[in-house]
Amino acid sequence: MPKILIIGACGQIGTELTKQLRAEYGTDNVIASDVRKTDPEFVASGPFEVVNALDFNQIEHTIEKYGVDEVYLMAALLSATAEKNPAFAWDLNMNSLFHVLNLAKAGKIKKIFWPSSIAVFGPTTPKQNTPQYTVMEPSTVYGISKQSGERWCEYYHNIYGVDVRSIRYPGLISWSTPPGGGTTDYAVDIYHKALENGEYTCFLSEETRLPMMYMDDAIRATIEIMKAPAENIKIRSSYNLAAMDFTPKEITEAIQQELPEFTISYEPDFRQKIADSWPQSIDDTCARTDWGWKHEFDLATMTTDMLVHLRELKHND
Ligand code: AKB
Repeated sequence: MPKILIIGACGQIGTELTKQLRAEYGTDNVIASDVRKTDPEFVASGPFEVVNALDFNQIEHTIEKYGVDEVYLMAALLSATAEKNPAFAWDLNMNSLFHVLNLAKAGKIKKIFWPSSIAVFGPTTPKQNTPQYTVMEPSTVYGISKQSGERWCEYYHNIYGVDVRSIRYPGLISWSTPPGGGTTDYAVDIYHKALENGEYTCFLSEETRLPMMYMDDAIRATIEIMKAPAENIKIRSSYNLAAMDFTPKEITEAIQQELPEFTISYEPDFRQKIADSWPQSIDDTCARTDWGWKHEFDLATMTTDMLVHLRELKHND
């Protein structure tokens, strides 16, 4: 059984990843960590350490304390937040990665998961069925940091033999954890507002198509790529990964199947420009071929599942 450390465990992906890894590997084998103890219930649910992803010594100390084999580095500033604080975004997104890569290079950990994003692509990238290998000129600080990170992951693998694995996540949608400052966050908020108010004002325009994925699929992909035999992981920068793509108008229509009175209005803000620079759909053939990736949820099945869980949550409040 590997000992696992999750850095940034209190975020949107980290919370659900921690739960699933603990279900598969046992609570005591999965150490959650974050820069602060935000949710007392989560902190009490298993081993937890306060770790600042920018503090090499703190990461090293935690790895030695628990005899950690694998690190999932989930701490990052996402696209919208990063645009408001570019210097800190660059610092956090790059230096946390260097810390973990250098610990693996020194032989202190065996395997790393590091998330990349569709934000590595930019306005000059082909927008439909964006290939694994194509023009990449990201125009956001988040995208620039993720593209640079991908290059470093591949470099550390090729030069130092570091076993680092990565996925380019699309927008992620989850009922149980709030999103963390991204451009795709509207696709989570819309479900909450549909149930609470019956109306939603969207910060992207109605025809803005973006690649998206339900959190259940994203967590499964993350664990599957980490479990795959090393020789199957042929791409050591990051894999394209896809499940669905839709516009605000289409997600509204899916919600209206269950809540016919639901209405949407549009007030695009600075995030529109970010969304316009990203792909509309992704070709993830390499992930499907190399390590058997297969998505389960589409817009209709995700919408049904989201509304069932959110209704339950509201009922229990
Ligand atoms: C964001 O919107 O910044 C993220 C992402 C696509 O990486 N959800």
